[in-house]
Amino acid sequence: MIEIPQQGAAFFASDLHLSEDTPKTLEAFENWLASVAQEQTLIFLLGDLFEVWYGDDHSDSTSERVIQAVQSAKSAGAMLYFMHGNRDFLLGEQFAEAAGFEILPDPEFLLVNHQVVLITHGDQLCTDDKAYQKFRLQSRDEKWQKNFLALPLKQRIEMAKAIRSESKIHKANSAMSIMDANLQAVAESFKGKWPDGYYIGKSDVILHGHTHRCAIHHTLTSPAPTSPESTQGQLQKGQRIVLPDWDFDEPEKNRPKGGFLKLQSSGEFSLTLFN
Ligand code: LP5
Ligand code: MN
Repeated sequence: MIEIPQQGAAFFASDLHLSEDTPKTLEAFENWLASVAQEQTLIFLLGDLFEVWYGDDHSDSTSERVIQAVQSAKSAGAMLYFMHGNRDFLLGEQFAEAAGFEILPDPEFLLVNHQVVLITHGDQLCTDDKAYQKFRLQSRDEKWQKNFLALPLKQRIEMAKAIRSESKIHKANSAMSIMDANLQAVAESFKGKWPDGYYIGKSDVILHGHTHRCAIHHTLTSPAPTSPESTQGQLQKGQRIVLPDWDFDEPEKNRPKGGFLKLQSSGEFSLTLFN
């Protein structure tokens, strides 16, 4: 279990979806990292840092700048952690080493002021999305990934494009509700039963991204506010904190362009949203 240094803080962001088409979001990410990185600071990137990841043998100016930004944050004294998302699950040790972050399993746990905080990308909690869970199971298989990564890069890019198109069609034809976390799955996860059936231990707070529905749910069924607001408070048992996605390039009206959660070892947190 990871602990936040007594005098330090942990910062969490997810779903930046960085690519060559998101120069403003990349710049915002670089600025944010530089502004929070210092001694005793833990920085968690909880998945979908990149729009798509084809394999560590592919690089572009975006991935190079991410390496630079992460290295600078490390030089400033911060520790950086990365968790896979459903877009960048193929990001491997080669890139992690070049950047200087540690790849975490999903889920991972933090001990904060005697409370257990489960951190996850969040896609596994969307159990109503059967088509996605089927795809996830297949594409997280080690052998399947090895075979895919052995294909020529050009072919991988084509296949990824085809999957992205399929995904857009799937989303257009699916009810919004199936693409959110299933509340039963959330309740079971608090009790220690992960959606894959394994016992992972109980937790007090769940923190995730992926759904792009930023909110702090104080109880299992408390609805998300229609427009999320920056806020602060003290971690409480049963809370589910959902991180915002980032988009400074084509921001949607009346939605934050991004944001992050800051968590102190005392359990005090603040959610900052960029408008
Ligand atoms: O990402 P988003 O927001 O659009 O939707 C997600 C779910 N979709 C995905 C897929 C990703 O978008 C694409 C990942 C690309 C990775 C590239 C490298 C790996 C390549 C592997 C090569 C074989 O995660 C979407 C959810 C949504 O979140 C909300 O939670 O609904 O899930 C789906 O769309 C499920 C689909 O059924 C998945 C489609 C798989 C199609 C497979 C066959 C297509 C043709 C294959 C050609 C080789
Ligand atoms: Mn995601």
